[in-house]
Amino acid sequence: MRSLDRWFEQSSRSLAQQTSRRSVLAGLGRLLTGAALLPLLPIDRSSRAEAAAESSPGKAAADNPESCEYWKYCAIDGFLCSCCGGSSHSCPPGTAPSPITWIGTCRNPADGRDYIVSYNDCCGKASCGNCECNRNEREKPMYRLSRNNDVNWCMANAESNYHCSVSVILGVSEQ
Ligand code: ABN
Repeated sequence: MRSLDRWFEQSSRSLAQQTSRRSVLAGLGRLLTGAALLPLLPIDRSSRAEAAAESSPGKAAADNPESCEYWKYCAIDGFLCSCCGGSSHSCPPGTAPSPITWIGTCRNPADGRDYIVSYNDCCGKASCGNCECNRNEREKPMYRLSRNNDVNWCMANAESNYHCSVSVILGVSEQ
């Protein structure tokens, strides 16, 4: 027990000899300043921003080609080719785009401009059946039965089976 006491005494004395009161206070000051500045350091919050985008479904859907709310689909009627092995603007392998189409004008929320969009059907395979989407934004009253988007545009193709629909930007609308 004595030797333990002696060891503690010696180490306390040597510590006291090596450190001044001023250096202890300076170290304490540095510690407190560091703790106060820690919340001000730059922190990568991008993962939090992504989570916020996902939790605001309206915004995320307007950017997602597999969602019916995607901005280019404002006048589409059919199965989205982006859910059928193609993309928002290209037909899946084994199908061919219809030469006759339905045309719409959609506003891109990213730049606030109106784009002229062609909705081509992809033909030559049985109906895809995924991601059915029917939007008719700013549609004018129908004056002829054939004048709406609920038409199989594959009718002019050699293989008239309807598979899915794409949306192809033709140009930007000038005001
Ligand atoms: N334009 C898509 C489509 C195809 C078949 C029937 C109705 C609509």
